[in-house]
Amino acid sequence: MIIILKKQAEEAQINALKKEMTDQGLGIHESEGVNTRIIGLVGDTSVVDMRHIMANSIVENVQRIQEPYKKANRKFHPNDTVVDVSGVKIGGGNFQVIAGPCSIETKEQITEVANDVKNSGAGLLRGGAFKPRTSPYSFQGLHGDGLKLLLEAKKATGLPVVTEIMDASHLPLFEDVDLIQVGARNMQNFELLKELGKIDKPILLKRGLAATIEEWLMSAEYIMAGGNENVILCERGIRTYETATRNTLDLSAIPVIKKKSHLPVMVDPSHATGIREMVEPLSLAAIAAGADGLMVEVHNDPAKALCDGPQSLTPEQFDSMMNKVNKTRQFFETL
Ligand SMILES: [Mn+2]
Repeated sequence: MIIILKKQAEEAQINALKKEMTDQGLGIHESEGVNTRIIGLVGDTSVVDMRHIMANSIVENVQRIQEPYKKANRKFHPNDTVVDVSGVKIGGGNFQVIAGPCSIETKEQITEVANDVKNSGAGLLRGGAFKPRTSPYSFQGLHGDGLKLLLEAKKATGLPVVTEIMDASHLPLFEDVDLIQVGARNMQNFELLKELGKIDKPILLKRGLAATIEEWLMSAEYIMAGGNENVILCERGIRTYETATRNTLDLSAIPVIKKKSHLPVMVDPSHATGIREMVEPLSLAAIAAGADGLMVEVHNDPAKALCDGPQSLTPEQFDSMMNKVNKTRQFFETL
């Protein structure tokens, strides 16, 4: 981190600022030009609050040289992280597809979809029990009863299960869940992230709908700083001015994340587009961009789905898509 000082900064003020920095355990490297004087901070600056330094009247500007995240940073962890979800590996060349309905509705629905997606090659089963709906009048999920049905489908198929948590107080209900999802709306629920940092279960962290990649990685850092390094990122589209799709899938986030971080990154084309027909082309594009997996909504009767029917594939459509997913992966492996 470098601090650029104002021209009129007095020596006593500069010394006070330097002392403040060395008191935090940082080294100082000074450089004086014709017009500017610069203080370089040497050491772990992830704990330094830039805005606090900016508040000092002798400071013209502050710039970060190093990213504010350490545990999620590829610089300190050059190899890809492979997250093991109850025996199913994701990342570092291990590609997986998570599939299932938006919400768990009935025992028949979740079990039927689970069997279908397993037969088509999905490695994990998804299903929401706690639903963060925009309207309080929309279906909110079956909560604990839904989790029970999801665990029954897990037993029946052997697929590890993925479901969203909305409040840390629900954690005891998630004991047998294999991968806990943090939804887009909770990406910056820092108290929830801190609680998830204390457990050793893998976490699927979706990108917030208006979050920058750095903010997203800082949220991963919250979980990892607590000791839980089993984090998988999931790009699910961001809010832009475009209204033709539900969100705008930011495929460029994949190569950016791959450069900045060692964490696996998956793509959710269902929520990104909100439109069934677009799930397959964007799934294939995500593979081309380097994604470590996909998360796709599949429903046995999308027209009657209690949530996200328009973006849900039928089991037949999912099966046909998986065929193309496998061919696309094989093609990229030959390159
Ligand atoms: Mn959904």
